[in-house]
Amino acid sequence: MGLRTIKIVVDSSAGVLKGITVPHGSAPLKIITSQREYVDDETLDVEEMVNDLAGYSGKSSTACPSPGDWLEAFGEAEDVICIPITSMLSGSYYSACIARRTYEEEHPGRRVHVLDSLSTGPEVRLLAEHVQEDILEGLDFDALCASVSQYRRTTGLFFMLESMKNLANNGRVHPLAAKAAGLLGIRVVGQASEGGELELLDKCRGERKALASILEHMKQRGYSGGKVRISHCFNETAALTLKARIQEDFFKAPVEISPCRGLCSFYAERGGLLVGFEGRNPQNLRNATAG
Ligand code: X90
Repeated sequence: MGLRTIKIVVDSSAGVLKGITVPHGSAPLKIITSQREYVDDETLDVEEMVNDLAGYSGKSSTACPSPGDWLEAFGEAEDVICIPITSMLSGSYYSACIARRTYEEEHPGRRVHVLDSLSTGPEVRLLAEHVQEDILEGLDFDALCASVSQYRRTTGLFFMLESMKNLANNGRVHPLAAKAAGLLGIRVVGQASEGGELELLDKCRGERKALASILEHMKQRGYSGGKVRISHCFNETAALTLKARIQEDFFKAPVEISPCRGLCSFYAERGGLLVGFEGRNPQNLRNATAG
């Protein structure tokens, strides 16, 4: 038997998998208003969507990929490592698990590992990059699965939001918590919790303070110059400022910036920032090492 083809598959909440050269795929989520449905694939004009939504006051919601969408993204690969958005906020993980059953039943011998990312966006990209490094080192399927689970314990996701309207309207945060973010000049800083939930940490007056807060939290989690991946929703300035602040403290830290695609743009809203990073400490140790 020759080498098995192995594919890394995420959903569109991860954004674009820049720098992934091994076979990979993405299953689209959807953004839905009473007038239109936006499919979050590479053809989506994100700026047009964000502008449309800004001038739209009706109901809007999102939908995770169907099992069929996942099957399409799996394609013909023999082995698939599939990393959806946290199962605490979306049905994407469950949908991927259904697709996995079908895939393995219809094609005996094929294998799919579905890993709950407990996160989204740039942290999922870090996980995908880690899988790629392991593939290139020749790890077999079981070792790949174990390795990415270990790695996930050391990575984290912080975010900064100007508005949590869409999160609140879709039941992803409590409306009272969302109110603070709506106040003029206030930026909310939060994280993907250990259990994959959205957790609010700080309310900051102004972006500078919010970015400083994110860097401080990263250090508490053992960040010491490892990889950082930033996604922003039309706020490249904040992304560049954070990158510069990180590199002041950690010379030449590998920080990459990219725009949010549709799903994260919908929820993070204009001005929002998501930061995936390599820490050192698993999150459950962060208090033990903080002071
Ligand atoms: O299934 C669906 O319809 C998708 C629902 C996704 C809901 C939340 C997406 C959040 C994206 C906002 C800040 C990051 C929060 C991360 C917490 C784990 C971006």
